[in-house]
Amino acid sequence: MSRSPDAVVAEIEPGLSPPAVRRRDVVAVTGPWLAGTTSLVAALRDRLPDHTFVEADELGPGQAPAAVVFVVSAVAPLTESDCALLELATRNTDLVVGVVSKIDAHRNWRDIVAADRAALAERAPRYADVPWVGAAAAPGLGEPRVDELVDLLRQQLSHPDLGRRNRLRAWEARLQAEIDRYRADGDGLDRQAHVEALRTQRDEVVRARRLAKSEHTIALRSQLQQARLQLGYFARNRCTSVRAELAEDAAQTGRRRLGEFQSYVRRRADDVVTEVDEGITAHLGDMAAGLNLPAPPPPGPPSPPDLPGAPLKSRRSETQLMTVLGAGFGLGVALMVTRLFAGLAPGLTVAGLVVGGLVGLAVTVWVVGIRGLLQDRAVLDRWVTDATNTLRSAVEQRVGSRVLAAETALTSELSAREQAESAAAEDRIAEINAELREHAMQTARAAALRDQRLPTLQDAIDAVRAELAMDNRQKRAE
Ligand SMILES: Nc1nc2c(ncn2[C@@H]2O[C@H](COP(=O)(O)OP(=O)(O)OP(=O)(O)O)[C@@H](O)[C@H]2O)c(=O)[nH]1
Ligand SMILES: [Mg+2]
Repeated sequence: MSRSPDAVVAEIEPGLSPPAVRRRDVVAVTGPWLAGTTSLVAALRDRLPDHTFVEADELGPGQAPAAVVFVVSAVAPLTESDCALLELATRNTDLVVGVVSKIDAHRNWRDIVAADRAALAERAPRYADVPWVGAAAAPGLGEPRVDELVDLLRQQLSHPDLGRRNRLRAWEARLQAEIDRYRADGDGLDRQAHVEALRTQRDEVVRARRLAKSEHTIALRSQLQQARLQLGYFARNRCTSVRAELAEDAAQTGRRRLGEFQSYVRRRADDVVTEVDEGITAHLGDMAAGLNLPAPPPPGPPSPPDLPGAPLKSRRSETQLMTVLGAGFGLGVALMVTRLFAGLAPGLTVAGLVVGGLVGLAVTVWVVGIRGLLQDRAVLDRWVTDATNTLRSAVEQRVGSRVLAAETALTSELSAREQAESAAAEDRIAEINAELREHAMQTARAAALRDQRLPTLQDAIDAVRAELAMDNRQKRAE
């Protein structure tokens, strides 16, 4: 009397739960696409009404049939994927019958049977004993040819040991799955992808940090250089346009409005200084925002430029010279007018003298006046030039000092931020390292468990296989 399969395993490893398989008293017919499964099921149902035939997809998950009929067409030998399908279908069932279908349409079907038998025997020792038959369940002409298969099935399904062998097969599958699981856990195979991803992530953090650091520094430096250039250009431009505007005003100013003009020039210079300063603040603010840094702190208000006074006070010797020249010119005019009168009307000599004198005097006064005015304007123009030059160096200096201050402020801000970012990156790296250590530890633990459990499981599966081999030997002998 042979032991029950459960007892065989329990003797070696009593702690194992039995295979989670629900046996159904049906014959599953399966095969690759278009092999002729449906036709064969119909024919078998017709010929063997005592048995239940189902197609593989009619079985629920966790259900196993009492026998598997594996159908392949005689059109070509078994392929790799056919074998995989067969393995899946017969995992928990010992009784397998191979059928080469459509033998009515393929004369060389016996060669295919031989080839299929050889291919399957090569795949695993258990398949060496699989019986193969030919069948034509739905021939193009004539009756179905399934007699050989029907006889084979009738004989095999009535074998008293069938249930026991199927149970042993289910135990083998259960033990093999358990062994595979311990092996995979111990090798850390399912962790490998995760560990690999973590390593990549760590490298990425380091690389990104290094890159960001140099990028930020380069960006700040080039932006500051640009600011220096653009703001310098802006300041000079403002000075040039205010110089043109003031020069035009100077050309229309008389001596009496001189004081007024000077204070006007000072006011305009103050405006330009304020305007340039506001321009600098805006530009530096935008620049800082572009670099994700806070705007540099605003400095004190700009001091008004120290413009020189207009040098219009002393020009006595020039005035004297002009008076003498003007008087000479006036005298000449007076003489000419007197002569003219004397020539036109000799009786009017006295009147001519008076008129000549008056005209000469008027001309003298006008010449001296106009000369003075022109002189003043020339001086004023030069002064405007001097003043705008002073203004220009003042605003350029302002640009220089403010950009320098911004450089100091932003550089220290940037290095503070760099430090914070480096600290965050280090934290992340430490986290990843801890996770990697944890994985390594768990893999080591799983390996230890595998080494501890595997021998017993291997013994159990060997015992199950020995029982199966014994049963099959007996069956062949009968
Ligand atoms: N000549 C010949 N043709 C057959 C035979 N059995 C099935 N066929 C033909 O093969 C084709 C597939 O038959 P099915 O029984 O539907 O095969 P199946 O494996 O169930 O097909 P799928 O479910 O679609 O994968 C049909 O055109 C059938 O007429 C046979 O014994 N001889
Ligand atoms: Mg079908």
